[in-house]
Amino acid sequence: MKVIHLISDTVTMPTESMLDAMRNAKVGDDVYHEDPTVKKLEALAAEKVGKEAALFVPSGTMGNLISLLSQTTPGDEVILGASSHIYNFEVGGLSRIAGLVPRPIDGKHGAMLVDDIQQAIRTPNIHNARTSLICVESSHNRAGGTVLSEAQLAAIGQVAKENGLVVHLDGARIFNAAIALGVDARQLTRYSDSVMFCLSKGLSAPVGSIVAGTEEFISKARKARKMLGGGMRQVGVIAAAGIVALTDMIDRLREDHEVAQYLARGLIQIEGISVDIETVQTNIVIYDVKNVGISSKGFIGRLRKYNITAGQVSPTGVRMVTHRHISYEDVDHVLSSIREIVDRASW
Ligand code: TLP
Repeated sequence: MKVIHLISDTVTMPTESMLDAMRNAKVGDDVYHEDPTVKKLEALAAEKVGKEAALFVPSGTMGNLISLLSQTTPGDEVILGASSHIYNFEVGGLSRIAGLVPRPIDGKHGAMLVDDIQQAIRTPNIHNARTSLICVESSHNRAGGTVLSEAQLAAIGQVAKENGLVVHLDGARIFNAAIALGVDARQLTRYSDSVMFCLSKGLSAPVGSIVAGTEEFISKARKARKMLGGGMRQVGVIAAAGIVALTDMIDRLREDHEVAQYLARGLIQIEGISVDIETVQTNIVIYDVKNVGISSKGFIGRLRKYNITAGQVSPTGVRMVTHRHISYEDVDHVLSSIREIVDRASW
């Protein structure tokens, strides 16, 4: 029986066009910068986010770390969201590997307030670490796929400029954000000095992410990637799928958002489930099962019996992520299964 994987959009399989492109890819040794397919992907990726240059990296986590390593000096302080992916889910690499001091700031729906950022910037003083970087995230994973508006990004860019800081955008799902806002991704990336985005999530490539920025940043990033062991050889076989992802797969993300809305609106009807519909802006739906009377762990375990996977985000919080393999019929099955779980829990 089919498993309905709502645990993440990372589960998406490569498309037939990707597999064809992978089979036919022209390759070379990318550490010597001689893989024509990787070069083509990097040029296309840079163009898609309006940056001078780009670098193909194995994962989003490595892409963020490479960006931090290339934008800072060990001992610097980094301002970032308290619920951001970099702070919470990247194994503390920013401190352990990049030697940075995190300065986490709370935010509403994943958005740090400019005033709070301003307050957190350290003044030059013998006692202080130097604040050098602000990290933003959009769409925001733990806030439920919420997006930062262009105005919010511009305001953060402005405060960074005024204080001599740089901005890194964790845009793992930046094309979801752009589609939700109805703008070109370049409108969102122009306020950050570096950006990371993933090819391996809703865009369906099997592996890989991109970091993009100035030529100078990318040459530092290339070296940081090598240091972390991310220098790959005939990697055009994978980059070929990334080219298809950027050419064919961006516009269809809209469908994932529509399915997420359908799911969220169905969940709202179920007694005991709380969804903050305001946060359902892209392909992520986070909801609370507290009033069902079971923990999210127990709830997810029961979903598994109906061949449905979901993620746990807190003791009572559940995350479901829509993607290319999730249809409206699948969501109907999910909703009826949840209704049964809720009914049985209240016996
Ligand atoms: N997020 C994954 C897992 O970490 C849970 C997911 O399933 O959502 N930035 C953001 C905002 C992300 O959501 C992720 C992945 C990353 C970075 C890291 O990307 P990968 O998984 O490629 O290292």
